[in-house]
Amino acid sequence: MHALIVIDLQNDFCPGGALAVTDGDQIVPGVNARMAEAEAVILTQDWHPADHSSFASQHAGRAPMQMVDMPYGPQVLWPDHCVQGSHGAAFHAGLNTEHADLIIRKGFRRQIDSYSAFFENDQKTPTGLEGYLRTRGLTELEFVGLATDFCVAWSAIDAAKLGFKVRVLTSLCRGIDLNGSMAKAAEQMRGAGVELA
Ligand code: VGL
Ligand code: ZN
Repeated sequence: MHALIVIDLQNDFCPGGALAVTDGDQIVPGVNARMAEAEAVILTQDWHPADHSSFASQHAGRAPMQMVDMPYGPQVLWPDHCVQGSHGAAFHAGLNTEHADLIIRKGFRRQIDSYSAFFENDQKTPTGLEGYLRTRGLTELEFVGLATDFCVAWSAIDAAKLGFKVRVLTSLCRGIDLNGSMAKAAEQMRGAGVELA
């Protein structure tokens, strides 16, 4: 059985949002079409408390897109985005969310970010998604969404490491591209055995 996993197709990652990905909204019609064909549909939702530690606003003298060292490793500081319950955290209004079997939220703990849908950024705290997929017998995963070089890539790489068969539909993804992160993400995904289609 295969599942379509739609990563973070939320207002803040679309044009006009707090952490806008160029043309992020343009994938919505294609994602809806793909959802209609999938055997299972899972959406992820970036979901941060207002004082989340990945926000540059929480670090005196720091600006968005700078790096900091967190106890779990290096972390990009982001503009405030996807604050729990805000309009920015809501799914893009054009997304057919009624097709979703499961919506999994991530990044909800102040002290740690979570790019991947499987593990938080310490790369060991599970979100629970692996168990859900395994108990439903969903072994083949197709990823679409935002942003290619962060949440999509980290999710796809973790899925491949966990032994799922993984494909990323790059035409239904858009990226941030911070300091060459798009090229690096593509290389790391390929290296992990992810198919880029
Ligand atoms: C994301 C940065 C911060 C993403 C989420 O969805 O790719 N990127 N939070
Ligand atoms: Zn985030």
